[in-house]
Amino acid sequence: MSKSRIIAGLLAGCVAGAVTLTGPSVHATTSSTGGADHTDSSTTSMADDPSLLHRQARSDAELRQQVALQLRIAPGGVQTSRNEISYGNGTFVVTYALPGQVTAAAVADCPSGWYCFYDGKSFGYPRGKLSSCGWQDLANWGWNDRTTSVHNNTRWQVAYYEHDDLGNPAYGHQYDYSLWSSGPYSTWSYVGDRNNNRADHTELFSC
Ligand SMILES: [Ca+2]
Repeated sequence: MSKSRIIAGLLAGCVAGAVTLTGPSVHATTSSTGGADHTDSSTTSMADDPSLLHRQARSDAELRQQVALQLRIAPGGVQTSRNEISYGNGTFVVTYALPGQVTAAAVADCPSGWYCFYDGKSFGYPRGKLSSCGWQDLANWGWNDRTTSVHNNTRWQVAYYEHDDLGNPAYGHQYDYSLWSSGPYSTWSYVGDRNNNRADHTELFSC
C-alpha cells in the first residue's frame, strides 16, 4: 500500500468520523436477536448464537457461554478471570461485561499505554485491547468487524484498516485500506456509520 493512499484514507476516515459521531445506532438494533427469553444454561443453542458475543450477559451462565463462544471463534486464549480472556501472554485481552453490571455510558476506560476497541457504542463492552507496536490482525482474536467505539490511551497514532483482497486471498493485504485513525489519548464514542463494525486490522505507529 502506498503512503499517499494511507494518508488519503486517514483523512477520509477523520472527516467521516467527525460528521457521524451523533449518527443512529446500528449495533443496538442487531445485538439482541435471538436468545432473549432463553436463560436455561443447559441448552447449547445459546452458545451457538453469535449475538451473544455482542451484548452484556444476563446471568453467570450466559457469561460462561460468552467466554466459551469467544474461545470457540478464536482458540488459543486463556481465561484469566470470570469475564476476561487473554491471548498471546496478554498481547490481546478481551473483557466481557459482568452480568448485572450497570454500564455507564460514555466512559472510556482503556488502561494507560493501551488502545481499546469496543463492540458497543459509547464504549460498551465487550472490549478488546492491544498495546503492541505495529500492525495487527484482529481476526486472530475473533475481533474483525466488531469495532464500534474506540479509546486510544497511548501517546501514538492508531490506524484501523478494512481488509480487502478483491475476493482473491492470494492478494493478501495489498488492497487493504484505512478506515480511520485515532490520535493519541483520543476517544470516539462512535466510529461512524461508514466505519462501524468494519475494522479488521490495526496499527500502532511510531512507538
Ligand atoms: Ca471488515
